[in-house]
Amino acid sequence: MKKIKLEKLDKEVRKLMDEKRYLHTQGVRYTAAALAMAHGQDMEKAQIAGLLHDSAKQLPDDRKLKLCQKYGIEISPIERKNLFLLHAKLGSCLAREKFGVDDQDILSSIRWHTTGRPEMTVMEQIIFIADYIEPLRNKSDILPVVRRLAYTDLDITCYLILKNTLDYLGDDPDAIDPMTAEACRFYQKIYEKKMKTQ
Ligand code: DGI
Ligand code: FE
Ligand code: FE
Repeated sequence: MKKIKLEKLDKEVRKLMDEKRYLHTQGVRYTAAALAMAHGQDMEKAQIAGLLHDSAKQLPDDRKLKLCQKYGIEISPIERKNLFLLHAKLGSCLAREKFGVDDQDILSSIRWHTTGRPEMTVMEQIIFIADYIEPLRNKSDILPVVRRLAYTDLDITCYLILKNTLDYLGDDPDAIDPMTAEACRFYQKIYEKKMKTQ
């Protein structure tokens, strides 16, 4: 992979977002690095993914749609109704096209950071979780539990986050991306297996 300088990337990413989103991005960068330390992953990759995960979040909707066309990204019916969901796919494209990232695990960690998916890689789980637990997050009542658990069990942490997200979204069929629901079912099975053997 081409050498990417973290501080240069940090400066460039900052230009794509407002102060609040940038502070969240910093939180994800360093939380992902800490989780990488705990789980034997590459800290540099975790920081690159953390820095870039929301790089497309604040593009105006018309830019999002144009970029989807440019990169041949398909838009599902749920994404059409919830355009913000596209920032994960688009962020991964920007990482590749604009920032020269060619590491598949970094790209897919950005791609799946919003919905998760079944069978996430360790790095995908780290970015998915770091996004939820970084220090500036304060809107979920499971934060104290998942902030501790993230350092010992990624699968159960993913399950609790997915379950909480689905509960929060309610049962509006127009709101739930099938991938979030699939991911939750997948990690629920792992959770139940682990509970039985404990
Ligand atoms: O971009 P961030 O705000 O840092 O975080 P994110 O990319 O995880 O997006 C956050 C929102 O995504 C959060 O409010 C939960 C929501 N989300 C996750 N899965 C789904 C979803 N929203 C919808 N509508 N449908 C989903 O399946
Ligand atoms: Fe995001
Ligand atoms: Fe985020």
